Amino acid sequence: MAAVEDATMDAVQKRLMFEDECILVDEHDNVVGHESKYNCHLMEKIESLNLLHRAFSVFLFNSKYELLLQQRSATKVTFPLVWTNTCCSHPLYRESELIQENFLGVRNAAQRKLLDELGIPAEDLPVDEFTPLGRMLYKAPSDGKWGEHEVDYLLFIVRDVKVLPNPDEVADVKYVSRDQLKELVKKADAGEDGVKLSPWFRLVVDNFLMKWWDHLEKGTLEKVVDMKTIHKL
Ligand code: DMA
Ligand code: MN
Repeated sequence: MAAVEDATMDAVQKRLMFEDECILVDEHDNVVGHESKYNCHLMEKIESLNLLHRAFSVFLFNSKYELLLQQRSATKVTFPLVWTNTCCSHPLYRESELIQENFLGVRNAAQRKLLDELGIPAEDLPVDEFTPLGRMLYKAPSDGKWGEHEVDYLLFIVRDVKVLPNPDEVADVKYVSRDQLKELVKKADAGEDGVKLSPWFRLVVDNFLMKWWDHLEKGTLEKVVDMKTIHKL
């Protein structure tokens, strides 16, 4: 797919590219500054200035332990139309989302974006219900011009929720069981039905997800929490 140029960028996504101020971190996840979402996702800036920013990925399960996936909207600047975990974004450079204690800043950001992207009211997602499981550092080009270079906080939450997707962000949603996810991964690998998965979701699937899912169902999730290591993938 050709790189999205400023002149043809979707108006909503363009506004967020300049309004959202991401948190810059070093590879140990120490805050070192802030930068526009726009600059943080330009591959040329990532490479020349070694920009690395903080992000989060939410994995929301229903009470049957099915995972909610989203397909990103066609208007997203990075990774349009790929299937990915429930909700991803960035804690912003603002007081409420910089709180380090108990990862509260990241939890607040997750609550904000689950409302924005999927219409789930904040009161249905108490911040204490998110379980941060780990952090991974990765770099992934989207189309050459745009890409990601993030320390990504991986959060699990189990809630039965009503979902009302925001079409500016989300093209489609579906719940999957573990077997259904394995089928989806197979399809993506075979390039079947045009199914594509986001690179960060694929990294989580390949490195952590199945084991964590198992512990979630057995009620032993706390055994796999590791918020000390930053996995370089
Ligand atoms: C960015 O997600 C975060 C990860 C983990 C890739 P995104 O591109 O969906 O962010 P936003 O919703 O803010 O555009
Ligand atoms: Mn990012």
